[in-house]
Amino acid sequence: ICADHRQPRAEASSGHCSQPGAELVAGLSAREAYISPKYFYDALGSKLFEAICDLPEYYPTRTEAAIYASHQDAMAAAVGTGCTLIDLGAGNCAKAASLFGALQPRQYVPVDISTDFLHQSVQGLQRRFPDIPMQPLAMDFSSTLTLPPEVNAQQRLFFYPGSSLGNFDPQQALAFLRRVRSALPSEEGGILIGLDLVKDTHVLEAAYDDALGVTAAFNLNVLKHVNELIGADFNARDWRHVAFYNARFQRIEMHLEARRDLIVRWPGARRTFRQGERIHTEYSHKFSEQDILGLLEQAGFGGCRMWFDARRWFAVCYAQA
Ligand code: AVJ
Repeated sequence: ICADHRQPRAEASSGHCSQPGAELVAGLSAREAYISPKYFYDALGSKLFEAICDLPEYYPTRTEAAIYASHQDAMAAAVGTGCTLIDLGAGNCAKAASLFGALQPRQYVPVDISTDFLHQSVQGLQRRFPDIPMQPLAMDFSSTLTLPPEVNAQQRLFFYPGSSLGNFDPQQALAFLRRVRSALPSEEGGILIGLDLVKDTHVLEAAYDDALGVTAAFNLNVLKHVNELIGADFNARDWRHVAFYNARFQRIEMHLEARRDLIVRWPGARRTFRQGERIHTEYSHKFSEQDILGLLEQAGFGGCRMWFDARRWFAVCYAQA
């Protein structure tokens, strides 16, 4: 272990390190090694996530899409038309685009850490919707939500779909929602958030450990990205994808497990991993309706409205500032 970069997990992953290098090295040097899930999303990682969304086992994306399809008019009635639509973790922008017709946003602001992927997505989208002004922002919004002056301040709707909030632990999730709340002037605008609900363990585990191994590839790809970012020498062949549901904490956990004893080097340090030792790469928390209402209320939002799919596997919630 390289001792001089040790840092408690909560602090490191809540984004106090502005340099990816420092944050990654802190995580790799921690007694229980971890890599923040935001590092999944290099160009290939974003494509692998798109492929995950097409898997039969990965129900969240198509379930959430079905909720938008059936309830877009009710959502538009709650939100009002002409909002400034700020899409956090926009990716391919497909979910927001499915709401353009109903919401008629005055400006669309897709925000994503995956710069090239974001710009490609927006290019295609702008051609489909030439009348909607678009202002893509390539940034890591997990630590700060400061928006440039190009982003219209009126009637902001923060759109946070895909249960991405579940990647934070509950304390970080609350802090994040409070930051969203602070980015809204009082009594104006709100948040439209999609969250995955607690359900049968087998359904959950299959969604994160699919038969084709696409999720395994998505998880292992983070090692390639880390190699690029800090010059480490991870070999993906030495690691195994591990995913399971931890009922006590209501979360899927993803890890990478060393297949043998090995040493990983990066400039200035190295670390040994024992066979079976794991690097934690992602939590995906699952929520109850009460969890969602409690979180939004504690973050300072009110007037929550929720929509579900027929099986109640997923929830979309609108809450006002
Ligand atoms: C996009 C973060 C919500 O947690 O379900 C998919 C990412 N990880 N399969 C999720 C993911 C493994 C996804 N989020």
